[in-house]
Amino acid sequence: QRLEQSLRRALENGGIEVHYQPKVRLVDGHIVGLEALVRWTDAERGVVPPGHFIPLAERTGLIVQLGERVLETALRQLARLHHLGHDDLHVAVNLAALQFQQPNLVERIDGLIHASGVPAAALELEITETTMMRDIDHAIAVMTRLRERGSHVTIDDFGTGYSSLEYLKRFPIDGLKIDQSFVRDLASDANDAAIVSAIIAMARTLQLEVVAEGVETAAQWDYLRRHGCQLAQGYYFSKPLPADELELLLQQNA
Ligand code: G
Ligand code: G
Ligand code: MN
Ligand code: NA
Repeated sequence: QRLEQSLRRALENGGIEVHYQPKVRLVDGHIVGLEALVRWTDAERGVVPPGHFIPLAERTGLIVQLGERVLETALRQLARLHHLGHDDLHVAVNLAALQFQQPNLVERIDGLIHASGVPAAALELEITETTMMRDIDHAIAVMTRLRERGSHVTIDDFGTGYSSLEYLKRFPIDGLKIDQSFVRDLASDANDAAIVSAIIAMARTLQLEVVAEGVETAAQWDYLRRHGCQLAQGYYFSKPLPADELELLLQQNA
């Protein structure tokens, strides 16, 4: 209804932006990548939280158009960052279930990569376990094609969906992101600490890259580093930033 109309309008007339959260190497604090996160500021409502409009976009199918906008914007802004000399940087974009079901998804991504001029290897796609499990054979086929082009595929929110070790082995993935719900109480909850260190150990055995999400404290950072986690995202290092603020941070980080 109303919110849907406003979102449609924003997609046509502006108000949709992309922010970027650094993905950081735990050993030395070097920024290796970014996660693209969509932001919407409506003329009347002000900032609408993604938790409100992403589910709406998924229900109404607008997520396909929105997701494509995010991909296009993220690749274009990454091209600029590469041009400024940050040429090792990659960008990760979230793929919603409905996007994943588009029969021409891979071709559309090819087109956007080509238009942006960045190499396919600089793009990473984040997919949740729930999305992958909807149609396992289709998921494996799409992920395989994305990886053939050199793009990386990672499991997002790992641990919150249906994840058997069997599937971890079968899915053609490059890495996984430990869901922030496990990271939050790392320092105070022995069970969460054990789960996180087990996920890290398992991922390393399978030669998958591990990212811890939602890292907010030095204690979490230290625990993760000591247990062999390679990468982290979270407010402790940086919140998601608009492109211009990110550029400044990258200059300082170089
Ligand atoms: O920043 P955060 O509040 O940014 O995002 C809230 C939720 O919205 C997260 O689950 C995140 O994965 C999701 N989200 C943010 N940006 C996108 C996007 O571009 N596409 C999809 N499918 N989900 C997104
Ligand atoms: O679901 P997904 O993992 O794609 O989205 C990441 C979400 O986590 C976004 O909403 C982002 O803004 C949020 N986020 C990033 N870092 C932190 C953090 O350190 N703490 C919390 N609480 N949320 C975070
Ligand atoms: Mn994500
Ligand atoms: Na996540």
